[in-house]
Amino acid sequence: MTVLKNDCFLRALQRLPVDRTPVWMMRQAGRYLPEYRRVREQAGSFMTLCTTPELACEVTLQPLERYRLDAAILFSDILTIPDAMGLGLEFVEGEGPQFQKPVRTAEDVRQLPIPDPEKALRYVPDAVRLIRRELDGRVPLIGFSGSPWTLATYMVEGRSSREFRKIKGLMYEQPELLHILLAKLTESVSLYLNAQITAGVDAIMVFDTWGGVLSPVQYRQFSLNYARLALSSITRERAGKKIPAILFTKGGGQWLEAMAASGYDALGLDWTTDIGDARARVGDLVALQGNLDPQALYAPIPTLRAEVRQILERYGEGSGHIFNLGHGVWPDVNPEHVGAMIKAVHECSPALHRGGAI
Ligand code: 1CP
Repeated sequence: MTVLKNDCFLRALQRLPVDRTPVWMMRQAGRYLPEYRRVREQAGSFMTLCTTPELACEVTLQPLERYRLDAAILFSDILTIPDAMGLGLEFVEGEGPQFQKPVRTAEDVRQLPIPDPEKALRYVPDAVRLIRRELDGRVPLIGFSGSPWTLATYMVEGRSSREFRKIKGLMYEQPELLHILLAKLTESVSLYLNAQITAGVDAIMVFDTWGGVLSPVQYRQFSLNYARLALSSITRERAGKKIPAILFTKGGGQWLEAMAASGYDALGLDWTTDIGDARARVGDLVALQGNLDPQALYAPIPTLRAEVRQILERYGEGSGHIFNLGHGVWPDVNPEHVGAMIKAVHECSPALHRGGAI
């Protein structure tokens, strides 16, 4: 068994003492890196990167070569599950993801298979096994899935959406059908994450990118409830080691108490919530991950450093904070600014773990 050389991220997720705040970045492997764009161009398409374990492994490791990051995240996408359910995923240049066969009727829902991750999604656990070998214990590897609700939004809308008219239509007109779809997705998500854990990921994250478009009551019924159910069927341990789980709901700041009681070890915060207030609200129940505004990466470096410092200070002393952006990094960000952000976390955070202020 590989021993981790840097377990700062896993310790912070469990609120165990650390000597500095760990840092990684959502979409840390991606288009802002010229080395990613080169591999992506050679591969021809984004899905080729995802479905070819050697390429997924190569791009997963790219940001670790450049920066002192405390975690790697599997290079993949949340839409692999709907693709494996037979919806026909395409990434249209400049338009984002689209499905040839969106889910619209009761018959569509009934026909959806629950994919066996070692068959239809085999490229994902294969990539995990390869990345883990190549990482050789440098840092932990994060596996992930979309939340059942967020996956359902793409499957029903058929593409990215702003208004969510179709999925909300389904929610108001045929809520029982939406519940059947969400239950199928919940089972698929659990199987998928369990396969990633068996293959070797050290932590898991559930991305609920669109939970924040719901009303409070709907959020509990259609989003949080299924994110919680998916977690309850996940084996959160491998070879006696705990596999911590993170829940990120974009726009979920007003529901932190409910999210903290859902069984996850940590919550991801977007930048609209003050992390100090969030800490006071969730108490000792969970760790917190976040929450720099991704747009702060465009700011001059002294301003960017001040923003990093402010988040570290607002969280305050002690463990339980994982520094991250409040959402994914934008493709046109200067990689040097990403480096400056990471450096600022390394320089400013140790004081907070020696019982002092920055
Ligand atoms: O052309 C390209 O290179 C495609 C850009 C890209 C990348 C780099 C997409 C298309 N997906 C990814 C990778 C990806 N997606 C990761 C890799 C690991 C890492 O973080 O480095 C992860 C975790 C995701 C997750 C993902 N995909 C989410 C949840 C997180 C979030 O950003 O909110 C969502 C919503 C998607 C869907 C998706 N994938 C890609 C696009 C353009 C979209 C649509 C986003 C939208 O609807 O606005």
